[in-house]
Amino acid sequence: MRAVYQLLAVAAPAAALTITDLCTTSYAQSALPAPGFYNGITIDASSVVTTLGTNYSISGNDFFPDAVINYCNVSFAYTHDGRDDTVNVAYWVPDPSKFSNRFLSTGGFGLAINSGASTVSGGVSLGAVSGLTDGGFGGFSAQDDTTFLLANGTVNWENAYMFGYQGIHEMTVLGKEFTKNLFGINNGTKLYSYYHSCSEGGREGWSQLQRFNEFDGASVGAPAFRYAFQQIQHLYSNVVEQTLNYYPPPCELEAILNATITACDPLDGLTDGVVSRTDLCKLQFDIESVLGTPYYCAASSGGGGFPGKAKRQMGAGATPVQNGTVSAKAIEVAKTILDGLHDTQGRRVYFSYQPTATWSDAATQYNSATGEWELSISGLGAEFVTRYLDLQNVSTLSTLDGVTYDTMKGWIYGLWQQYEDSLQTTWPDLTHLQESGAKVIHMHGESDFSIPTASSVRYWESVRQIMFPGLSYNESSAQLQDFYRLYLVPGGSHCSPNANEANGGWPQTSVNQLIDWVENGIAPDTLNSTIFYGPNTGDSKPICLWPLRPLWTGNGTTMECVYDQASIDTWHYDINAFKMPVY
Ligand SMILES: *[C@@H]1O[C@H](CO)[C@@H](O)[C@H](O)[C@H]1NC(C)=O
Ligand SMILES: *[C@@H]1O[C@H](CO)[C@@H](O)[C@H](O)[C@H]1NC(C)=O
Ligand SMILES: *[C@@H]1O[C@H](CO)[C@@H](O)[C@H](O)[C@H]1NC(C)=O
Ligand SMILES: *[C@@H]1O[C@H](CO)[C@@H](O)[C@H](O)[C@H]1NC(C)=O
Ligand SMILES: *[C@@H]1O[C@H](CO)[C@@H](O)[C@H](O)[C@H]1NC(C)=O
Ligand SMILES: *[C@@H]1O[C@H](CO)[C@@H](O)[C@H](O)[C@H]1NC(C)=O
Ligand SMILES: *[C@@H]1O[C@H](CO)[C@@H](O)[C@H](O)[C@H]1NC(C)=O
Ligand SMILES: *[C@@H]1O[C@H](CO)[C@@H](O)[C@H](O)[C@H]1NC(C)=O
Ligand SMILES: *[C@@H]1O[C@H](CO)[C@@H](O)[C@H](O)[C@H]1NC(C)=O
Ligand SMILES: *[C@@H]1O[C@H](CO)[C@@H](O)[C@H](O)[C@H]1NC(C)=O
Ligand SMILES: [Ca+2]
Repeated sequence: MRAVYQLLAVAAPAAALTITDLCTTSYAQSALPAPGFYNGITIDASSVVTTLGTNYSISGNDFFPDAVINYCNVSFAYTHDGRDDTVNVAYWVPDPSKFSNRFLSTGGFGLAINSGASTVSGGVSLGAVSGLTDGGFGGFSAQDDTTFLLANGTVNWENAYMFGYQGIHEMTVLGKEFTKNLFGINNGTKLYSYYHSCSEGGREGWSQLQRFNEFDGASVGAPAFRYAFQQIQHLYSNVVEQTLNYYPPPCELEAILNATITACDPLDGLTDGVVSRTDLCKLQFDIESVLGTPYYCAASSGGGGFPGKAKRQMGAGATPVQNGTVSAKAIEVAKTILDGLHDTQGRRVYFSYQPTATWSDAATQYNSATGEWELSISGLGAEFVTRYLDLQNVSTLSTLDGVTYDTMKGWIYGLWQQYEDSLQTTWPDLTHLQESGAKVIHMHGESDFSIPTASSVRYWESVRQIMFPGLSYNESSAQLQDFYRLYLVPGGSHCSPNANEANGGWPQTSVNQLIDWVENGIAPDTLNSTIFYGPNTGDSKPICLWPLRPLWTGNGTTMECVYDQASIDTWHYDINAFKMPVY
């Protein structure tokens, strides 16, 4: 410790420290957490690499407004004593003149534990030293699954533990200390510490919030938590298709999607192309009404693209002209998917996406030899069966032969038990957060096609019930909102704005509002959002605080956030297929 502070004592008086001064190996080495700072971790000082980045442009980022930044990427490696492993961390450091006494921790998506430059750059634009980790998986671009097994049948539990929660935790604790040393922040100055990420990164955020007190605030989007349920439900649409023996052409599902959006758009009081109330859509719209609607999609040479963002219905590979009318079979498939997974005794196992989500998991593939549309197994779900449950070094299921709804229930139960303490991430008691004064902004697109929006509502509701059992709904909601606020984003897709509902906004400044809440005490009664598509691009729109719901009155002139019990009730499900509580 002393050596570090002596070095800084020399550096500190140079008030006009530039990023070029800072971005040297020796300067970065002088600021490393001292030996023994983190019990059980040894940093390899010789591994420090500094890279200066100038005029890096943040543009079109869903979570950070456009900006141009300079940064220094400082990376280093450490080992866990006695394990002989290597974990790499990297911190993007802002220009000292832009540093605002902030640290931002970040996570990944899919099976990644980091998001490359996309989130740390945003943190730098807000004056935060911003960290990411490789979790010890063998490099920043290595995903969790590459090292999840040591061999067939043997879980690499260090990997499960690092991916589950420990990797981000270590990166955060080391990064805060590194930041303090780097900028000579002593006891008197508060270093504000934050977290931001979405999807798997949202789960990683909750993995921290449920266990530790390292953040003053966190902005988490669409968390992939309730892990066993979340991953297996990706296979549900496929099992529905197989069970009902109907593989809808993508265009037919797109026609159902289009009709749903058209029918449900006005229910919120404003016909603007956005279904702001998917709950009213569930209550008032019956997919049966789409029966017989003609559909047509031109032939395509393939390409596909990220579903929900550019195209309405994923289609990889070449596809023929699709011309027909929406069939009763397609409607049965669509309704069964939206109804969510039930076991063969009719008990609820899980729930599904909201109507208006693209039917991404249900995408079929065209067999040009037979001229038929056939099953395309969701790779997202399948790997959790082969690798994470069956412990075989295989990334996907080759078939769903023999797989029933009960099989899926068994898979969920197996994964749940196996990873309850590492990946499940639904611990509902946040008393330590409440007591620490930390703030959480949690957001989820209402048209998310990858993580059911109701999953976030269920967790918020679990926390409310566990933490405030004696209070009324309104009273407990208010107490929870003092530190944990949930926002459902009208029209929002999976961690992104949604071209299908162009006028819907996306909360691009959630971290700004989090900072305002933490540092200035300005609690976000509504979350701001920015329109990314269509003629109103750039405009902003407020998003209601759960459990209030948006409703336009005055012929679409005024948006109110209203309390609507019947709508709230549609978001809650009785998962009665298990005897254990499902938080
Ligand atoms: C960065 O942009 C500024 C302003 O446009 C310019 O003056 C400067 O030369 C650029 N720096 C580099 C390294 O490109
Ligand atoms: C940071 O630097 C390290 C070391 O050069 C590099 O491996 C890593 O990709 C960089 N990360 C980012 C996000 O720039
Ligand atoms: C898993 O399979 C991949 C690809 O065949 C191989 O590179 C890797 O070494 C295997 N891992 C284990 C633990 O067997
Ligand atoms: C904080 O200040 C106290 C009193 O000066 C000192 O003993 C302590 O070491 C300081 N802690 C750090 C982390 O600098
Ligand atoms: C669905 O609506 C979109 C946007 O208006 C349109 O481009 C697409 O062709 C429609 N698809 C079908 C199957 O009607
Ligand atoms: C679709 O098929 C119907 C019935 O065969 C035909 O009348 C119609 O012209 C076709 N539409 C297009 C755009 O090809
Ligand atoms: C691991 O299991 C898979 C699936 O059973 C098999 O294909 C693969 O060959 C096995 N690998 C080894 C190293 O035994
Ligand atoms: C709860 O609060 C809402 C306003 O947010 C109000 O409309 C509702 O009547 C309240 N419910 C009870 C039981 O007080
Ligand atoms: C949110 O929107 C309000 C109203 O437009 C505005 O005053 C405020 O500055 C915005 N906050 C952020 C963090 O962008
Ligand atoms: C409601 O707004 C629409 C579109 O702006 C307009 O055409 C219509 O006349 C308005 N109706 C009333 C009753 O004001
Ligand atoms: Ca609308």
